[in-house]
Amino acid sequence: MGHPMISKSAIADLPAPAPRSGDSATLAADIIERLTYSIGKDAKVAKPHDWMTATILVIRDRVIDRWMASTRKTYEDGSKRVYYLSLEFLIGRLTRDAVSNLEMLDEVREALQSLGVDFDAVAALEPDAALGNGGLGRLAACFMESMATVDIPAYGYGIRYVHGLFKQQMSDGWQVELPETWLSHGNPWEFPRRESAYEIGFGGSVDTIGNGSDETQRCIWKPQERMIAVAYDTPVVGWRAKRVNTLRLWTAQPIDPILLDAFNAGDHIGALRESNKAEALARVLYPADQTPAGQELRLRQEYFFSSASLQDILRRHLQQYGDLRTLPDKVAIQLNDTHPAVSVAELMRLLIDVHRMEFDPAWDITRKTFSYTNHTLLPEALESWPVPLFERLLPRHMQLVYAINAKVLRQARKERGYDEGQIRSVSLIDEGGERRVRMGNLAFIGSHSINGVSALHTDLMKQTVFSDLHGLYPDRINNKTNGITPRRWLMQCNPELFKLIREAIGDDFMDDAEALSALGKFADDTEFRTRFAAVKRENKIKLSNLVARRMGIRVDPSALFDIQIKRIHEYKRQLLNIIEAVALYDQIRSHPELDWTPRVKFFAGKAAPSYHNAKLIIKLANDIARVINNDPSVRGLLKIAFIPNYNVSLAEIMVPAADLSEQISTAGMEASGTGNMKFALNGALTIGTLDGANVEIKECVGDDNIIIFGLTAAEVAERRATGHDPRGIIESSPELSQALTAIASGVFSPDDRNRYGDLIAGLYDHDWFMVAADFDAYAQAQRQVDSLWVDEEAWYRRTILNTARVGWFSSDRTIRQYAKEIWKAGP
Ligand code: T68
Repeated sequence: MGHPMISKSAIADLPAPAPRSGDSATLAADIIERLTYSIGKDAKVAKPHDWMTATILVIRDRVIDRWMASTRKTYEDGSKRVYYLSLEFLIGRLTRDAVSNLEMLDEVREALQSLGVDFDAVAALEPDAALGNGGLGRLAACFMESMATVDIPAYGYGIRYVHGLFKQQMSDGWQVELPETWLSHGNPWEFPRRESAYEIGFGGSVDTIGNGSDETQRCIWKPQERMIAVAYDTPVVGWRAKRVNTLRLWTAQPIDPILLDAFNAGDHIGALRESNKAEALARVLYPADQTPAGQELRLRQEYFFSSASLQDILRRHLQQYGDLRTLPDKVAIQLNDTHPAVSVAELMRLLIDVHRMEFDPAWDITRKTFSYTNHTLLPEALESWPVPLFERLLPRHMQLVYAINAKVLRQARKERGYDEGQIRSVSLIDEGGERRVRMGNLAFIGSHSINGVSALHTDLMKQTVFSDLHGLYPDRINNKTNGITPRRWLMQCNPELFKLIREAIGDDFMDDAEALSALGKFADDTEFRTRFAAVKRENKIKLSNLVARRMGIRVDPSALFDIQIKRIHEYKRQLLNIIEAVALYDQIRSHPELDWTPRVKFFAGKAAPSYHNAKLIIKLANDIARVINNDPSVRGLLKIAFIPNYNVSLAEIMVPAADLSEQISTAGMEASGTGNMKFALNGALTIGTLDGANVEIKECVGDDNIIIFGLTAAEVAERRATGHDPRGIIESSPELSQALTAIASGVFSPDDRNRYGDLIAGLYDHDWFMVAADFDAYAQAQRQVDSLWVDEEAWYRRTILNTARVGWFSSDRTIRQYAKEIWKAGP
């Protein structure tokens, strides 16, 4: 690949630029230079944002040398590349992560200090990159960092949303959504790559070649609408900067920025039609998690980024190896949930129609290249698209879906003797009612590996949603229990704990989180326990200051900090936690003579804008907080704070400050959870159900060091199948009925006494999420927590053992398993 303007031999002779030095004097000089020559500001008048940009540019320079070296090495070694396709990357801030992984934190801090600037203040100006909704997007971000850390040549592919997840504001206790504008000051971390651009089509017609009787033959798709996908690259620095990988996000551009004919004819709005349409595509992240968006724009986003990514992957492979038949040897593509599942059909189209391969070998390559991660079992969350919409937008892909389906169903009937019921369940088309394309089945059938994200979830996948597909392909489903990066979720967010651990057990855990186990013996060391407790206290003071500053709520840092932070969902059961708070409130008032454990219940999380009950639960938390926090008869023994606008940066403050981690989903419904891992790592005890990865956390930390309560997944399934009697349960629990009656009768909503009538009636009538069913067990578990808290020595012994024993939940471990067992890539 050359260009007449560029002489290859001359380039070969050019001296490589000298790698940038990392000492603080050079860093300081470079920051001033960037401020002057890149930003055009005199240090005397530079604004805080100018300092931030200059600092990032200087850090970025240190990243680039290693970035290029990594790319070059992959090319030279001919190593297999891993592509992580995800519609979401919930990154948060990048700067501290990059500096810390470059091991330049002290130097950068010193450099800025010599210029009279505070690093923490500069870092805090960086907006969160919130290109994700919750766990799934955050997992993708942890994986990107871990893939660089364990030296896997990997690319993340996604969309460069102009507006990430909405900003949550509280208006009289109600969630209000505001647009989020993370790019408003520019983004110094990204590099636009105008040369990496691909055409993406929609709609139109399909011409067959030949007689048109064979569903597997080559065709020509003539899209009616076309746009261009343009790449923006962000470097992802691994720990100790051994490797720097690329996160490539696509943005959409029109083919013709302006339709001049229309403009000249006076149609000034119409002249921008194409431009607006392209712009709209990559503009916003869909804010509904766990529910399929179901709208045309979403399917367009899914196809747009799938097609751009695949075209890019094929181009890179062809450029290096010249032959697409070797694709599965050199490329592994991981589908993060079904959002990129249309990739299966798109790769088939590219191989058959564009690269002129036969159907069967193309299908073989496709299945060997893709693997798929499932993140949910909720049947209503499984993506499917109405056939007419799919066909109108992607006519050629519709044909290929039918062709793949015919092949698979024939095989299921002939080789496996599948009956009509089983055929219906494995089909790519859902024929019950309006015909729909099932993206989960497409991802499953088009992949050689389908993984769940915790042991329990993987078992349930086999038994429920994918049971018939599992019967057809019994070797494909496997488990990869989620993990979190210990760099962001310990080293960076909890620097004092990190320092303390390092002093105690040395540096091994910095490269192998499982070496944290050496901390176990310090659980019985009184002096260490005291220091561990002191670190926790400092973190709690920071959080206390934050709620005082942001919300005007005063809390006592010596109280038990009980924290539930995650998306608001009925299955995650914030409602159970809130009802228990009301019951506790009643108890404290009726028994003022008892020694109640002072407690602060913190909540944070966003609700999908269209999720009525979730928004009502936020309002309820705020209504109850207002009453309890202002009731002098509680004597400050119970406080409630719902902190607005939960995001990664807020989590980085809350996680280190927790004593108690609330992981209380209805058993069988939380695929894994990853917040549970973050809290345990930072020395909080978990109160939780036997759900998702809680089960494995319990196995690691030991039964004495976690508080488990409630129905098991099997018991929940059983009750749902045979019917249960929530009304009877409620009436036989005086604590619960009293709390529910208070809420339902408007004690906490005097301005609208009926506000919670329906919400509470749902618990009496069906209680799908087993809130009533689990209430007594939960309340009892909370009183057990109270009694554990009283014995401070024993409490900290338990929390230290949590930190010591959850190193296995490092995403480095998870990624090594993916690499070895699914991707066959990496060192
Ligand atoms: C989460 N899923 C799981 N989905 O709920 C959680 N969905 O248990 C698990 O730990 C995590 O994935 C990582 O595996 C999600 O976060 C979504 O955010 C989502 C977004 C769009 C559409 C559907």
